[in-house]
Parts: sequence; structure tokens; C-alpha cells
Amino acid sequence: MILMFILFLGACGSDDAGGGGTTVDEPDTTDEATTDNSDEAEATTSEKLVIGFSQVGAESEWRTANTKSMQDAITDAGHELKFSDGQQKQENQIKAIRSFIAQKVDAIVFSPVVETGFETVLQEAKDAGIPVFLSDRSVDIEDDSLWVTFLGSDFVEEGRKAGNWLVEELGDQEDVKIVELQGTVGSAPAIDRKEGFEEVLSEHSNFEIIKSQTGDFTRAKGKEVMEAFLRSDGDNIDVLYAHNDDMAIGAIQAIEEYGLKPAEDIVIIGVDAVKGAFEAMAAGKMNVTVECNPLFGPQMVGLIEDYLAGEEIPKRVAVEESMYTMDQAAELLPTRQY
Ligand code: GZL
Repeated sequence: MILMFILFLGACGSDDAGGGGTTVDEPDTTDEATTDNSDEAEATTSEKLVIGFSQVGAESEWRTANTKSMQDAITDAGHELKFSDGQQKQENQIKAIRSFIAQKVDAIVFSPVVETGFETVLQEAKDAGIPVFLSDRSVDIEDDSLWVTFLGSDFVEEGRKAGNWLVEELGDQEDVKIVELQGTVGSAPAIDRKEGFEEVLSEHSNFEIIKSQTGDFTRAKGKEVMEAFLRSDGDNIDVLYAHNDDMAIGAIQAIEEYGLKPAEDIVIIGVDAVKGAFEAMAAGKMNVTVECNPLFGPQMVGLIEDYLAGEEIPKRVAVEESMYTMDQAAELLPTRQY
């Protein structure tokens, strides 16, 4: 009996001896507990999110690649995607964002078709406590608390790259006449690519933009507007600067139908570096394309997960980019991912 009593006291004593050793809030060091902890940790970081994605539309090769990159990244990370194709219409995007708010999604990814007119709906998302992540294009809104971050290219720099390449290529040529196919009126890439290109040309009086009109980032419209440029100024055009490759490719068709040689009679500059541009350059019909990388879906998902896990996110995250010329095209074409 005495022995039993001593053993009993010892058992109680060991817990006490363990003292703070195994109190509830101390991390247990056994494997099972570590696994449990990591499971718990795993559950927190890989929590399934519902992400609403309001995309501009499906107007270009670039857009198609960007949509795929974003959709794959969201689903590969195990999250649920609610996707809306805005068909390049602001009203469709506003409707989509309101629908995401009503469905109480965890985050909204938004690529605004134009820079203005979204303040009210972004305030509604903020009031609903839903973080908005700007993708590809930004908005011209004073109150930057309406979005977490803007992940996308520096379009002004893309315009500068195009201008600097042209000056390098034709710098000493007198009286260079340029026609410009602008992107969607009011969109960040159209505004900024024009700004960057003109900033460079302003230092060189031998370059002049004689015609500039929107082709809305599409091949069809790019061809149509280039046909009009050729009718009015055909033999007086030395260079085409197109704000994206799709419009440049449409314009190339118009130039050939007019009877001129693209990339020889008229220098062709595009932006995006899509596969179609590499094919045109490899065929000797386009001179250069400035890269605008659409494949940032995984980067965007990482930013969303980090933010929702409580991490600090920079207000602006730029995408790294290059530019490619005709002589590089044939070799690089097989490596292009979009
Ligand atoms: C640029 C993107 C532009 C592309 C076009 O990031 O917003 O929109 O340059 C696309 O091809 O239509």
C-alpha cells in the first residue's frame, strides 16, 4: 500500500516537475505535435481562397496569354477562380466587381480597361473589406487606399525603349515621318507608351509623328486604320509605331496589300513581344518588338497570399522586360511562351 502511495505521489510530482514543461501554450516538441503544428500552419498558408478576376477582354495575343497565366496560377495554387471577361467595356467590369462583392470573394484581381471611372466601385469593394489587386494596368485615382498593389509593366519605359531604338536605327536620317497606332483610348498603356515615345523624340527634331489614331489594340482595327494612313500619306510614311504587336500585324497586312514592303519601305515597331511578332520578324516583315510580359500570374497569386497572411506588400511591383529585333527572331521563336 505504502509502495503504491509513493508511486502515486511520484506520478503527480512528475507533472508538477514537468512544471511549465508541458503547459498548454508551450509548443510540444514531439514529432506528432510538430506534424500537427505544421498541419495547422499548412492549413493557414494554403487556405483555399475565392478570387474574383475582372479581365479587360480577349482583344490580343497578349491578353490571352495573361488570362491563361492568371487562371492557371490561381487554380494551381488550389484557390477558386471567378473569372469575368470585360469584353473591353467599362460597364462590364463594374458589374463584375459588384458581383464579386455580392459573392463575398476573398480578393479581387482587376485589370482596368481605362484609367478613370472606377473610383465608386473600388470604394464599394473597400467598404466590403475585399482587397483589390491591380493587374497589368493601373487607375488614375488619388486615393491609393482603394487597392493593395499594382503589378504590371512600366509602359512609359516601354515607349522610351521604342523611341531610343528608332533614334539608334535612323538617328541621322533627315525628315523621318512616323504614323502611330495607339492602344485603347484612355487606357494606361496607350497613354504611357505615347508619353515615353514622344519624350525621346522630343530631343530629335528630324523625327515627326504625322498621323496618330487608336487601333484599340486589335489586329482588325490596326489594319483598318493603317489602310487609312496609307490612303492619305502612303509614300510619305517611313515608320509605324504600334502600341501593341496585334495592331502592327494588322498594319503589315495593309502595307503589303498597298504594295509596299513592311520592315523595308516602312520600319515596323511593336510592343508586347508576342509569338505573332516573332513570326513576322522571322519572315522579315517587322523590325522590333518591345517586351511587355503577361506571364505574371504566379507573382500575383503570391502577392495575394502574402497580403492575406498579414505581410506588408509594396504599392507598386514592376515586371522585368526586354526588347527583341528581327535578327534575333528565328532563334528565339521556339522558346517563346506566349
Ligand atoms: C499591356 C496590356 C496591353 C497589351 C495589349 O500590359 O494592357 O493590352 O500591350 C493588350 O496587347 O491589349
